[in-house]
Amino acid sequence: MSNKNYAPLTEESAITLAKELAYFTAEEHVTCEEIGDGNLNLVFRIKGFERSIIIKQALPYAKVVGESWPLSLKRAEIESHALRIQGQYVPHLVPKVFHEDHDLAVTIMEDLSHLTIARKGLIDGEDYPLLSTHIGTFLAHTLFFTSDFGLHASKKRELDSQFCNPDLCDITEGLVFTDPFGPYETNNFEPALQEDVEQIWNNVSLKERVAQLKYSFLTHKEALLHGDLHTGSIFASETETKVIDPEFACFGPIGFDIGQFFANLLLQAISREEERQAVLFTHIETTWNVFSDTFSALWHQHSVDAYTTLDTWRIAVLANIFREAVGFAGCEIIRRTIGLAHVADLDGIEDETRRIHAKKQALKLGTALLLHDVNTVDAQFYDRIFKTIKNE
Ligand code: SR1
Ligand code: MG
Repeated sequence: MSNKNYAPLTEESAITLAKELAYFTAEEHVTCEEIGDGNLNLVFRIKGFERSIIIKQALPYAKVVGESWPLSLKRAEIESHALRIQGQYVPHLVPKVFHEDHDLAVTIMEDLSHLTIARKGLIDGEDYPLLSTHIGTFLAHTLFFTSDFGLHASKKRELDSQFCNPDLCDITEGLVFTDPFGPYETNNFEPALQEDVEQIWNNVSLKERVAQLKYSFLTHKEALLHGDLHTGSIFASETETKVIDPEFACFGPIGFDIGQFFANLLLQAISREEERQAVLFTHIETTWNVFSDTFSALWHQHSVDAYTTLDTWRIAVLANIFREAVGFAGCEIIRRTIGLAHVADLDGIEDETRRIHAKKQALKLGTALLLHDVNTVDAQFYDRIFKTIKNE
C-alpha cells in the first residue's frame, strides 16, 4: 500500500501539522526540535505556551543504515495500535496516543520529556528503584491478556492477523538470531574480539540453541510482544516508568520481551565496576518475581482456557517462559556486542582496555546463558541461572 500524501516532516512542517490539528493556535509561538536518537524514525518535540507534544514519524528506510534499507511505513500504524492495546491493560506504563495519520506514518503522543531514557539514566548512575516492579507489571499484563490464557482463541487469532509486521520481524530474525552467529556483512565488532567471535561462530551446540530460539520466535505466537524491549525503549524516573516504541510488536514467544530486558540490564551491569552491579541483578530478579507473581494472579482470576485449572500447567508454562527468556537474553547480549546495533553501555566505555574486557565478558555471559542446561528444571533452576548471571 502506498502512502499518497507521505513526505518526511521537517521542524517547520511538523509545527504546521500540529497547528492544523489544533494542538496549538495559529498565532501561538511554538518551538520544535527533532530529538530522534533511535535507529529508524523522526521524533519532533513541539512546545507551546501551555502544552507540549511528540510527533513521531516513520521514515521509509532504516535511518541507521540509509535509503539502501527500505522499510514499510506500516510500522507507525503497528506502533500506535500496540500502544493503544497496552494502554488498555497498563495505562500508567505507556504514553498516551492522541492522534494517528496512517498516510503520513505519524503518531502524535504525550511528551515524556520530564523522564529520562532508562539506558542513559543507568549509564549516568541512576538506580530507578521502581523500574523492575513496573516492567514486571507491564510484561505480565500485556503478555497475559494477549495470550491464549487471557484472550479467547478466536479473538487472539484476529488480533494476531493485525500484527503481521514482516519488515521489522525480518530485522529481528536477521540481527538478533542469524547474523551475529556467522560471518555476515551486517556484523560490526572491534578486531580485538576476533578470536572470541570465531569461538561463537564455531560452537555448534550454541548455534543449535540459537536455532531453537529463532524457531520459537518464528512459530510460537504466544502473545503480543513489545518486540524491542531494551532500556532505550523505556523512559524512567525515581517514581515513573513508561514503555515506548513498540513498532516491532508482533505475536511471539512470551520469554522474548523478558529476555531482551534482562539482557540490557546485564549489558549495563557488565559496563560497571563490580560494587555497583548488585542493583541490576536485583532488578532482574524483581522483574522475574513481579512478572511471575502477577501473571499467576491474572491466571487465577482471569483465565479463559479450560486447562488453566491445572496448577501444574501454570508452573510448567512459567518454567518454559523463564527458560526461553534466558536464551533470548543470551542472543541479545551477543548481538548488541558484535552485531549491527550496539549499545552505549559498552561502546561508551572510553578506555580501550576496559571496553574490550567488558565486551569479552559480554560474549562469555551470552554464551553461558545460551549453553545453560535448559532441560533440567528443578527447585534450584532459578537460583542456578541467577548465579550464572552474577558469575558466582
Ligand atoms: C535496523 S534497526 C536496528 C535495531 O534498532 C532497533 O531498536 C531494534 O533493536 C533493531 O534490532
Ligand atoms: Mg526503537
